[in-house]
Parts: sequence; C-alpha cells; structure tokens
Amino acid sequence: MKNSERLFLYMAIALILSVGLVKTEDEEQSHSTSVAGMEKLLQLEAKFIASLSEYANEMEKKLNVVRGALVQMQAESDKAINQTEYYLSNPLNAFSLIRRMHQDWIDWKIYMEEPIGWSHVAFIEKHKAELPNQADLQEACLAMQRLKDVYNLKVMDMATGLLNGKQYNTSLSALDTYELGQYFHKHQKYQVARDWFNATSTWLMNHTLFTPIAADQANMLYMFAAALVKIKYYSIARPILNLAMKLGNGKLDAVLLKLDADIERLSRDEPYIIPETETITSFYQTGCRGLFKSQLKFHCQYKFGPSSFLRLAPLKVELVLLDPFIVVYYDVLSPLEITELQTYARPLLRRSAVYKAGKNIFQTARTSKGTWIYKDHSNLTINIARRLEDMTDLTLEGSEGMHILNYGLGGHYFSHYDYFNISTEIDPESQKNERVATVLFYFTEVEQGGGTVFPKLQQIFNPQPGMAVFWYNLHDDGTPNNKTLHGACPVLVGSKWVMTQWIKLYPQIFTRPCRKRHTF
Ligand code: PD2
Ligand code: ZN
Repeated sequence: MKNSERLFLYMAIALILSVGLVKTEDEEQSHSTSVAGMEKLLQLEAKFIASLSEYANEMEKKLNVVRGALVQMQAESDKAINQTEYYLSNPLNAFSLIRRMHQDWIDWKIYMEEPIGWSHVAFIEKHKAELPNQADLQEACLAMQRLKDVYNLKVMDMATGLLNGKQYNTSLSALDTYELGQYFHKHQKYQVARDWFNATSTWLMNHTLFTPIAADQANMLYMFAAALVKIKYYSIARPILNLAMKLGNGKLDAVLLKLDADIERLSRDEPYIIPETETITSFYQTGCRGLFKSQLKFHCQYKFGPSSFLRLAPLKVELVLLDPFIVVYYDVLSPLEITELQTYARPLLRRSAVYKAGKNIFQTARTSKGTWIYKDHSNLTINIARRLEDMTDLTLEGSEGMHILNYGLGGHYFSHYDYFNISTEIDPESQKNERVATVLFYFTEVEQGGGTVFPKLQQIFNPQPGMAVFWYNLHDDGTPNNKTLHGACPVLVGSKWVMTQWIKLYPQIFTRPCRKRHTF
C-alpha cells in the first residue's frame, strides 16, 4: 500500500472507530488508566527502538554493499561506454561482460529481493496484542479533554508543554495534536478542534516529521491538507498545502493545484465557529483548580489513645470538620511501608470499576487501576489494620480489604459517595454492607492536580506521602450524609498512589451503636 493510501485508511479508521468509544470494555487494556501500567509500554517501546536500530544497521550493511559495488560497476561502465568498440574488442572485457550479464544481475535481483531485517518485523508482529488499541487512544483523548476542561488549559499551552503555568521540557508532535483535533471535531467541539489543528499546522511549519507516513513530506502535507478540507477547516489547510507546494513533488503537482483551487472556491463558505466560553464552573472544578477559600480553622494534636500502641507512638492528627466528621493524619505510613505496598500491588493492578445496580462496570467517571490487599496478607497489613482501628476507634471486623490504586493519564474519580444508600426497608441484607466511614491513605505526592475534593464542603486535600484522610459517610443515626460527596481531581502531572479502607457500619454495633442524629 502506498503511503498516501495508508494515511487515508488510517484517518478513515480513526474517524469510524472514535465515535462513541469512550468506554473501555477490555479490563486488560485501558493502558492509560495507571502510570504503573504504562511503564510496560515504555519498556516495550525501548525494545522496539533497539529492534528498529538493528534493522537500520542491517539496511546500512546492505546499502554499503550496493554502494561499494556501484562505484566499481560505474567505473567499468564509464570506461566501456566511452569507447565501446575498443572495450569489447578486448577478450577480457568481452568475457567479463558475458559473465556479468549472465550471473551478476540475477544475483543482484535475488539480493534485492531478500527482505531486510525480517526478524525485526516479526518482533513487532509478536507484540502487536500488547499495543494500545483504538479504545485506549480514545480514552487518552478523553483524558486530555478532561485535563483541559477541569484545569481550564489552553490548547497551545498544552501542545507546547506549558501546564498550569509550569513549562515542561516536552511537547506534542503534529500527529498528536492532529489526533486530538479529530477527536474534538467528532465530539462537535469545533473551536477546540480548530485550536488543535492550528497547533498541528504551526508544528508542521517548524519541524520535520520522521515517521513512515511522512516518508514523502510533500505527500504527507497534502494528505493533512486534504483531510482538513474534507472537514471544512479551509483556512488551516491552506498554509499546509502551500508548504506542500513549496517542497514540490513532480508526481503531485496536479493534485496540489486542484486542492488549492478547491480551497480557493470553498473557503468563502468556511463555517463560522462560535468561540467557546467556559460552561458553568462546578465546585468540583473550582476545588481542583485550588480556588476554594480556605475558611476552616484547623486544630492539630497528637492522638495518644485508646490503645497502648498509641500511648507509645501517638499519631499526628488534625481536625478538619465536625459535620461530616473529617480528620487528617500525618505520617501514618512510613516510606518503607509504602514501598512494600506498591511493590505488592504493581503487578496486580487492574482497571477500577464503579459499582452500579449490583454490578461492577468500567466507566469514564473512574479512571485508575487498583488491587485489593487483605488484613491477613502480611505482618505489615496486620500492623496497618491495627493502626486503622486506632485511628478511627472503629473495628475493621467484616470490612472489605484495603484497596490500592494508581492513577494514570488524567486519572480521576468523579464526585461520588462512598456509601451505598441502601435503605433497611428495601434490602436489610445489603444494608449490612453499608460503609460508615472511609480512610484514604496517600502514598505519593502529586506534582499537579490529583487532590481529593469535597465540593459541598469546599474542601480539598492534596496528596502527601504517609498522610491519611478519615471521614464518616453516615450521620450518627446511620443515614447517609450527602455532604460527603467527594471526588479525585484528575492528575495533571505525577503518579498518584492511594489506598482506601472502607469501614462497614454493622460491625460497629457494640462499640459505636447508631445514635439520634446530632445536629451542629
Ligand atoms: O483517590 C482519591 O483521591 C479518591 C477520592 C475519592 C478515592 C476515592 N474517592 C475512593 O476510592 O473512593
Ligand atoms: Zn470515594
């Protein structure tokens, strides 16, 4: 297949598959949902690069053989062509010509036909199933959209590595921005799509793309321009086409001129795109942007009891709020403990699900990977479970295990409640599963984003290694406290690791029975 055909096919497939594919069905895929999960991809890419480099060496070796032979052949041919009769009248020359033409060119044909580096081609083929699929790419696009919306980022800033005012030594290529342009176009966000296509155009004016589809630069630029004309972004297509014309390509002249004429004719009808204005900013967004006014007065103290363990090693605790009751613990996990938990979890991480109508389903509202670790797993987990009981004055009896999570590209957990809100009348059995409280441990600091936000309380907690937030999800009488609505802000830069312990209501019956609701 020619490069141009391949690019068209590539664009057409992207166009068909990207519509509505925001949900990843395959648990094992969803590459972008955890940083730890993406590490495997980076290692595979390093192997691909080594393999491609070997492939290049093999091509170079072959090229050297051809170039070396050409020097000799050309010298002989020049000598012969200049004095044909004289050359052929020499028996040595005549014999050599006959032999060469009988043998050498067939050998060259075989040599030219020999595939170069087929083992490297086979290497890619073998690992094809490990590569992100179309759904992964769509999910990554959605994550970029989430980051843009929640943090109100500008497209050009994102494209050039300026994230929330901090310049990073990285940027997106034309292929990256073009993909995002297509994604936003398909989701009818035309102004944003235009911005991404403009970023593509700017990039192409200033860089050279080195990928198979850009092997013929003029042709690649023509394909970009043609694709943009198809979706009516004439004014962005024009400079790209002009560059294609400047680079020139004899075979393409006619099609370039035709496209130029099309743009000339059609550009008068370029659709007017209404500039995007930000839709109403939610409290969730305001919180994630770090714009809550800090109105609460915190009280720090040591928790010395009730256990003898706490008398020896009190924990640093800070009261945040009484309704719902929220406290923050500092340095409750040591760096060594965190490393041990991460080492355990890393190979076991699987796409996180959301519990809905009795089923676990994968949803874009929650993008992370997680795994469970149970109290009786090791001395470490036994210790942490005892610490949790000391921190909360609740029993872990009958509770779920601890859930370790790692977030990936734009990883988040949209506003939700940790309680199930199952009324005793509807299902007394399920009500036993109700979660009275949550403890959320942070393993890592997150460079940008990734806070835990309580929109109704205008409160945000930014991850610090070893810190834990503990809150009650229910009122004193066991009914849901809807002020506990909370979410995990998208991670903008960083790898966020947390561990959650949801604590069940029923087992507290003897130590902390339900009381009349307390009003503050
Ligand atoms: O990771 C978080 O910050 C977070 C926020 C809200 C986790 C959860 N909820 C959860 O796992 O329930
Ligand atoms: Zn939660």
